[in-house]
Amino acid sequence: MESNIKIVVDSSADTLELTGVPFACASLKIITEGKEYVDDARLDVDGMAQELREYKGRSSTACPGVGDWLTAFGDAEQVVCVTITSNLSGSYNAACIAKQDYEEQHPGRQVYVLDSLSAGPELRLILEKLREYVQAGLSFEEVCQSIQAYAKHTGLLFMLESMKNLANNGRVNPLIAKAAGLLGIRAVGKASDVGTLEMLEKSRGRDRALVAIVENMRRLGYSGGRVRISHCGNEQAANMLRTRLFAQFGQVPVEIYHAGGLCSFYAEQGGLLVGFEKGML
Ligand code: X90
Repeated sequence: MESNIKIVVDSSADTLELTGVPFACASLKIITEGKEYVDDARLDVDGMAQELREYKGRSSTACPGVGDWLTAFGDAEQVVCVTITSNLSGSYNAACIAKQDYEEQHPGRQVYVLDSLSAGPELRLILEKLREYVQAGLSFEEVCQSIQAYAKHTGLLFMLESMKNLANNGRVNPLIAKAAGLLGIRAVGKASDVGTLEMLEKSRGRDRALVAIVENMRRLGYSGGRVRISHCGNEQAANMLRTRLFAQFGQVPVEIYHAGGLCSFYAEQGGLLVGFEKGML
């Protein structure tokens, strides 16, 4: 039976399509003084990164507005919507207002909005699990409850070579960001329990940073579940991380892909984002 439940997400999830279920993605935007990049399937992410490296002016981002979320909901009877952390973006807020409007305009329809408290590949894990629940035929209430519980068993770690865009846009303390600007230093951190950036280490060199990521995954409760790695022009580091994971945990399920526009803007050239499952599942 075709499900009535639609899965909707913002483009911070680096996931422009999700096959097998009704799905839509609401785009964030990357904005410079002369140009606006819409983070959708038409965006040339590498081209944007190149232009931004040459660009010296101010740049910022914008989350989907209420209208964008309403468009993404479409005419679905039931919607489960996942957003980037509400502590760094207005996306969750806009989605909550859209939910109210939608349910008022269409009595009987239901929207559930989940604040991922994260970004990038942790959202990918949540989306894939949502698809499993929907395809298994769970009711709307069951899907909402189950995904809330699942999201407590996912985590996000990152390795960043630069935190300039995060600092310039007030998403991280400039003093903390400074370390990652230094030659050879990689900032390793995690999405905190309240959905902010939390620094764990300043590693000298890529290899030490990768060791730190694997150690911290284990410390946080990773024991062989699914891993999703998105990278910003750094497939080599992503592959090396996978090799280290295989060496320590066996042939665990790892998928590697290029980050979309929003995550590429903030994680910057060389950045890696690692979503993983942790604890009892
Ligand atoms: O509303 C907007 O304009 C979007 C703002 C997004 C700000 C942060 C994006 C972070 C992307 C960087 C490293 C991982 C951070 C995890 C934090 C919970 C990725």
